[in-house]
Amino acid sequence: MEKLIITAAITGAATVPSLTPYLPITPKEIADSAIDAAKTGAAIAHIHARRPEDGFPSSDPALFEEIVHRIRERSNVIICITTGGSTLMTIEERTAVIPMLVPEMCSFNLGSINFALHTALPGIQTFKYSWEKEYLEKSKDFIFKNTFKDFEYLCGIIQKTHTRPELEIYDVGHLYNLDHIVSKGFLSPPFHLQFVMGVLGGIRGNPEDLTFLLTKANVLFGKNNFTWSVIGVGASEINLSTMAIHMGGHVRVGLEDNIYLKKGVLAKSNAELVQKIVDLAGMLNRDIASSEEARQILCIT
Ligand code: KMH
Ligand code: ZN
Repeated sequence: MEKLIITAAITGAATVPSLTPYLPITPKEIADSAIDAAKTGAAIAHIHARRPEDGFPSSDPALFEEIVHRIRERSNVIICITTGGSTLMTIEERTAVIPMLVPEMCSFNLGSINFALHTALPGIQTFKYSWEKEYLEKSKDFIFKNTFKDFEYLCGIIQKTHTRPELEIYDVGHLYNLDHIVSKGFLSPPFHLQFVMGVLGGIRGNPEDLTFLLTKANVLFGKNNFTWSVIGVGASEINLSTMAIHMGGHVRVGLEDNIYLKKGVLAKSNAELVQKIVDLAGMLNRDIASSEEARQILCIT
């Protein structure tokens, strides 16, 4: 079986700082955390930026530039920059950094969905920053917008920069959206599919949902035309990761997607979450891909 590619999603935009004191916020913290995750076994670091003073999700290219520069100085990890940003940003804000920094990979969200975060509210007693409560509350009425026009806009950037997309699929319709984009000649195989499961608004993180997505992807694209990875958002992380390791898929973990090491125990770092996957892969006899090996598997030239 192909070696296992672990992606570490370092900070994201869905996790608010009050949920965990271990969330990297400043460019230095984000870069250091990505480097530690890579030393532990992550081949890819998925990167968002936050305003250093209060952790608010940011699209400021200067912050991304500092993060990328700091990582590049000390690590060969594949950098995958978000184009999802946060639900409050426009597609132009979300993607501006790609032509500027030309990362090896960027995320590509394949459909508009509800991306509800308000269920985190009851778990927070005191808010560290004033923006967090409203941010979570408002998510109840926000659409994470990724239209066909947005796809074409992002495909234009990807074609110019030769950035490899991490194709984020939150529901089965997103596979059909990809099929449509492909039929119009905007993207071509091989694809790297990232099944994002467990977001409130998307498909849940049940075993049969993963096999369903995979079956559909096989039918639409043919099993030799894509690699796949899974994100189990929240509690489904470890179960879906186990399935993916066993079934020949790849895995994304990190504080962007899940803040717990196990029930009731916060992960103290992204590296801890990566280590858990390394241990699991060891038990399931799956070797871990280095960044260089991941480049070959994902056809990053
Ligand atoms: N936070 C993940 C559930 C992106 O950055 O493009 C989705 C994500 C979006 O990674
Ligand atoms: Zn992200």
